[in-house]
Amino acid sequence: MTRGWRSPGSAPWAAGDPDKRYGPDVALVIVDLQNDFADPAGSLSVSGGATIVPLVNAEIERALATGAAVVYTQDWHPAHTPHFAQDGGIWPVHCVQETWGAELAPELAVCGSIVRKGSHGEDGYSGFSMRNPAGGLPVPTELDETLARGGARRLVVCGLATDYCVKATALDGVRLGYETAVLLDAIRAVDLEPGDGNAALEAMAVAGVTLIGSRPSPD
Ligand code: VGL
Ligand code: ZN
Repeated sequence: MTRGWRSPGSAPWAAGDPDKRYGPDVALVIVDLQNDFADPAGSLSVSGGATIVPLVNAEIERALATGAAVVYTQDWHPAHTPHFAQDGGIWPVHCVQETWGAELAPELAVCGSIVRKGSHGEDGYSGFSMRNPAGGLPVPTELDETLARGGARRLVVCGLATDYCVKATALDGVRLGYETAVLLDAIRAVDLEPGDGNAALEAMAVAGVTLIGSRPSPD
């Protein structure tokens, strides 16, 4: 175990009673809970992805009850992007704009702003920034501005996938100065290589992300 696991991270307030972790300066950030990742028929289906939806809905209720904002990110790719294997990247075609695969999971309660990423072929995983496909330079999404407008200083992050967009979003959250927690029961990993999900948890913990709850079961 690394030191990170023992450290309380930047968001010790998020541990303990789940009904007490939200308030007006907290935002619940739900990452890419979309059909292509969550549905077993999705093109980049994450094992156990759909099972987190009821847990996420319960968090949404807790958040809204205290005046916390709820914000959703949505992978929103054009039909061709260097992100996809067919165009030189590594991923199967997924979350193409205006298709079923890009829609948020149907059982997910949608009660807040949606921030889309990748709309113009940008690559990248964080809800906060994308990489310009031409120059490779980072381009911010609207997430930071949306959170700031809502008065958030603290983040609770959940969704898909642990080893890509959840990790990148949580790491950027810490980097941008948000006290950031991740809900272990409400995330799942792609695990392209076995162990990727656990490595992502380590990286987040070391960076100061507070990991809350139990580790996801390998289902
Ligand atoms: C994601 C792979 C490709 C994610 C997005 O949401 O974690 N993973 N695009
Ligand atoms: Zn993607």
